[in-house]
Parts: sequence; C-alpha cells; structure tokens
Amino acid sequence: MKIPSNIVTLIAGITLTLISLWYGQNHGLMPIAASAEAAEVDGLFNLMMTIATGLFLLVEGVIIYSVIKFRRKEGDTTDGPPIEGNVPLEIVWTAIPTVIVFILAIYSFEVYNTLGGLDPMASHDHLASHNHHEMVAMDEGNSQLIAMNGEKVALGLGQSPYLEESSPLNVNVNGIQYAWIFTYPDTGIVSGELHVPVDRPVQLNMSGGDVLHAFWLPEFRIKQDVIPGRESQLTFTPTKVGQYPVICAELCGAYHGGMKTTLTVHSAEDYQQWLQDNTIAQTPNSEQLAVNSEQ
Ligand SMILES: [Cu+2]
Repeated sequence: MKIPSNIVTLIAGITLTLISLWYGQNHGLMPIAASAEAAEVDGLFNLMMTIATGLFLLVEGVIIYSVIKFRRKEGDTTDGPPIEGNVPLEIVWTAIPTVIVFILAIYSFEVYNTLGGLDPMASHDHLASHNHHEMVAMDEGNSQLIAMNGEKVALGLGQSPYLEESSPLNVNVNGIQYAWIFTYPDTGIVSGELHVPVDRPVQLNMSGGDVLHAFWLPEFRIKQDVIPGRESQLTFTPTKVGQYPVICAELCGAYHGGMKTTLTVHSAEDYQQWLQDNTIAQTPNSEQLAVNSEQ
C-alpha cells in the first residue's frame, strides 16, 4: 500500500510542531528563575526556542531527505534537471520569516514594557506635560544630566507594575573598577555584597564611578548599564531564598572578569538579623560612646 504524499507531509508537520513545542519548554538552557520578572523573559525565550527548533528540524530534515532520496544512481552520468526558480515557494519563505520577526518584535516590546522599561520615557512625558517648568540640559564634563527642578531622569528598568503594591527597598549601587559597592540609604550600611529580603520589590539606583559597567543578574533575567555621571535604575522582586551571582557584563578593564559578587536573598527574619548585625558592626565606637556617656 502506498501512503499519499500529502498525508506523509501532514504527519511530518504535526510531529515537527509537537517536538518544537515540547523542546521550547524543556530546553534546560536557563538557570533557575528567582525573580517575579523572570517568567516574562523566559516566555519570550521559550517562544524563540520553539520557532528555532521547528526551523532547524525543517531545514536539516529536508537536507537529509534530499541527500538520501536524490543520491546519484550508479552509472548515471546525465545532467540534473535545469531548475530556474519557484516564485510561490520564494514568496512563502519570505513571508513566514517576516511574520515571525513582527511577532517577536511586538512580544519583546511588550515584555520590556511590562518590566518597566518604558518608565524612564514616562518620566519624559511627565516633563513634556509640564513644559511651563524649566527643563535644563547640563553638560558636566563628558557626562550629561537632564534635570527638571533638580530632579534627574534615570535610565533603565524603572517602576515595574509589580512594584505598585508595596514600597520598594532602595539600594544605591556604585560600579567601580573592579567591584560593586552597595549602600543602604535607610540604614547607612555599606556592603560589597547585596542582601535583600524575599518577596519585597527592590529598586537599585545605580551609577558608575569610573567607566561603563553593566549590572547583570542571570537568575533574575535582568541586566542594566551602569554609567558614570548618570543614574540608571533596575527593579525586581526576588521570589526564592538563596545566593545568586552578580556579574559585570560590560568589558571594563583588565580585571573585568573578576568583577563579581553575590546577591543573597534572605527570608524576612534573616534579613532583619543581617540588618541588625551590620548596623551594629558599622557604627564605629557605638558601645564605647554609650559607656562614655554613662560616666
Ligand atoms: Cu566590568
């Protein structure tokens, strides 16, 4: 019995689609997702992986099929058929990638917006709608600050919708060759490692002390340039207690590869303990002062 070729094509198409859909969700290429924002980025990545798997199987499948099916028969020294082109086929293989690119462009813009990427632009709209206020563009050496009533407009991932519910933990981040320095404005703690409580939004206010750096949290799926003389922001909500790498992702000099530290996500109680331990440790002579004042 001979199976009609359109049935074979249909079955091959369904199989290819099912394999692509499965692999798009089970590629295992990403580290664990430890922030509320990670699911957005992973959704986009998984879609791209699904499409890439389908295209890979289609192209490689056709090549392998052709190599076997159209192999030269023994003793056959005739020329191959003269094929000049196939207009419908060429239209199809141009139209499909165009549609894919449009879908990915719209989807990735949506993800960027959801993570608060357009928030700094919203600040610009805010500026524009208050144009009776003075907007000043200042040149400070080679760095530019845009200011309105002394207020800087930050770059980067600003207020994400996840932040609207509770007040974020603010941490100032300074990137220098070759370390990250974290300052907690509420308590005055200065640390070389970042410590945050789980499930509370964090807002990093970042600036560079010397050259360009980039603050990257792979497990949180976020990365932001850190620029001298200009503030940038990064917001996220940690969802899993643990220790995660903080990596500089901008070639910043000879020891760039060593510009790493850790982000520790604590339970709420552990974080309070860490705050307490470090507040005492970093207040110089506080006990001595207390003793002195009793005398
Ligand atoms: Cu670096």
